[in-house]
Amino acid sequence: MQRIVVLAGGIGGARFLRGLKAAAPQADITVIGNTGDDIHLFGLKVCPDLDTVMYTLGGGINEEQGWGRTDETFKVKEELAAYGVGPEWFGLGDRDFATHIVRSQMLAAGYPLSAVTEALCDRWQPGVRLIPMSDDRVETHVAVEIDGEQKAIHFQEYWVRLRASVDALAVVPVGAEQAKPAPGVLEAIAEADVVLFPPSNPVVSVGTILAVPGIREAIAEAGVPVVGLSPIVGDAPVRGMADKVLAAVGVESSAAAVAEHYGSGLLDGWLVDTVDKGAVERVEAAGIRCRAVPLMMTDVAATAEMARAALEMAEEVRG
Ligand code: FO1
Repeated sequence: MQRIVVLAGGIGGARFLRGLKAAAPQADITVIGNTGDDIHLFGLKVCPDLDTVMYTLGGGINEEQGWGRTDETFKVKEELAAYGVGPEWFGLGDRDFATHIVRSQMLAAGYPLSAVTEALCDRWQPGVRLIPMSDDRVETHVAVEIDGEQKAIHFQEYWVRLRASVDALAVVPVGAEQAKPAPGVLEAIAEADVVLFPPSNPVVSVGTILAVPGIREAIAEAGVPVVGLSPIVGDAPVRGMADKVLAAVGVESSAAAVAEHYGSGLLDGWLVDTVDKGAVERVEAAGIRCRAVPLMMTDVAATAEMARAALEMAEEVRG
């Protein structure tokens, strides 16, 4: 039984996991989920990246959005707006609200986020073990300058309300330094046969998970192959606005630059899309094995091929 650990963010990570499950149906997959996107709204704790993985693998995701539930209605959202209670820019549906209510009441009863996530996954049966990176509160904030005034805003406000339309001057996972890996995270990494970095946002998703003290070190010291798949294809993010946050950390929006950003101390292998085959030499020069394969997750079969290529590369570099 191959044990695979995947550091996942939201949409890209969740879609990759669907292909990984198809490529390695017998594998024992543990997902370490990003919680830096979490936001507290209307007295509830919303965990977008955990929910996207849970809903996508559990069959409840709104497929074209990649977040939120299918067959959604927005009665509660309308009523909140009628009371003048904001924010209105974050689209929480009625079905989705139930997840946040259950999560919030369990947290209020004293259960840690990891136990809450396990309980929620009991319903959804995602077919992987989903563990938040930490039970401690970490929330990514983005420093921006608006009308000449510098301020830090919540990542969701930057991402959803502003659509990343202004430059991110800095991206700060608030609370990361004090956060501890959630129970099971370090154990899963230590017992893993392979660790995968899916095409999630390298700054606000995988980067945030690596910012929790102990996680980066555990992966680097685990002595098992670590293979990543580039979220940047042809110098642009496949989806989302990763280029905006990459710029904030001084990383150019290219497949090679992201591999160098993770570094050979962490990455053993890196898959780039065929359009970026010219990047292979530069990545290999950085001490990271590199191959160019199709990386567009157009359907589960295509994604399964990517996952297979990543697992094959892991065996090539194992040594
Ligand atoms: N993304 C949007 O672009 N617009 C929204 O209104 C929105 C609402 C939302 C509600 C719940 C949830 O779990 C995710 C939601 N997202 C929305 C996506 C979210 O901003 C991203 O999935 C992650 O934070 C980035 O990976």
